[in-house]
Amino acid sequence: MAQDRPQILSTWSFGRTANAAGWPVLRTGGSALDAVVAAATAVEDDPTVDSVGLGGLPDASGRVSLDASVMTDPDRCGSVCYLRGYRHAAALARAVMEKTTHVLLAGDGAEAFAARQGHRRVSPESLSPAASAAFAEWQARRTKAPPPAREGELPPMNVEERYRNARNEPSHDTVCVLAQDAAGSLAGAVTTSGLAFKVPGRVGDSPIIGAGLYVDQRAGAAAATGNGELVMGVCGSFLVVERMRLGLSPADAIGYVLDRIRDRYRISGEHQVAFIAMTPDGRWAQGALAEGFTAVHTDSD
Ligand code: SD4
Repeated sequence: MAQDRPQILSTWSFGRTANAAGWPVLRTGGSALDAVVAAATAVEDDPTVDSVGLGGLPDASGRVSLDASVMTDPDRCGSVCYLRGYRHAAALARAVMEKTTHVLLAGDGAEAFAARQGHRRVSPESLSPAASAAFAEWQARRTKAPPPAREGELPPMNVEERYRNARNEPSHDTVCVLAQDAAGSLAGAVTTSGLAFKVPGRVGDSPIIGAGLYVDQRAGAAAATGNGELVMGVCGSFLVVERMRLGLSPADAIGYVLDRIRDRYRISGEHQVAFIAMTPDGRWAQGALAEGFTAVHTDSD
């Protein structure tokens, strides 16, 4: 459907950084796909962000691994997961979509593909000073805490961390970007370093088409941030889009999926899941399980 008012919608406070990079692309007549990749790349390149790109918090072994996806339609999607040593995961996901016959490249294979695409390699062990300090603090806390019942269970957070997370400092979050260009086309991109201190090898919802991101020009676009494990079991972004296809507003579609998550998981105070969504006729919404989620919307106003 034609849409003469382009728009871009991104998650969390660093959505401002994302939109500042993506909006000029849309305003000057560029495509939604170019806009979302430019937006995602800007956050990957921001050294102050500790949850996206190589400045992100590491896994339990002290290494950063990235997950990312891009999508414009069911037959046009690409993603990378467990990518170490390469900064621009979203651009690489786009290259998987455009330059291979595949959808998802993982680990060593994704890294070899990045090298063939001319991406510059950086050491996955070289943490930012902030990430390095956070990792040392986490290790100290972990040695004091009783061993977890299940691998991946995080030691209890202290009060300050709880407060920080409730305020949504970008401590564990993913940038999800949805955009619509002047021609009315939709596109989405998601990029993250995943949950901090995850079990090495863990891949979240962000690179999984239908979980962290789903776009269908006929029904709409949706993307997820938060605890990926709560999104993957309900195919969260796909389900939001499918409810919009059935006629629900973006806000009601998100509400429907959040209710499904509440119904099917044991939710604790530390859990968060949030979605953003956009329809082909330009309506958009955001919604979250817990307080504190923000999204940033930019259009010509
Ligand atoms: C993940 N959904 O890896 C991502 C991380 C995230 O807020 O968005 N955290 O599970």
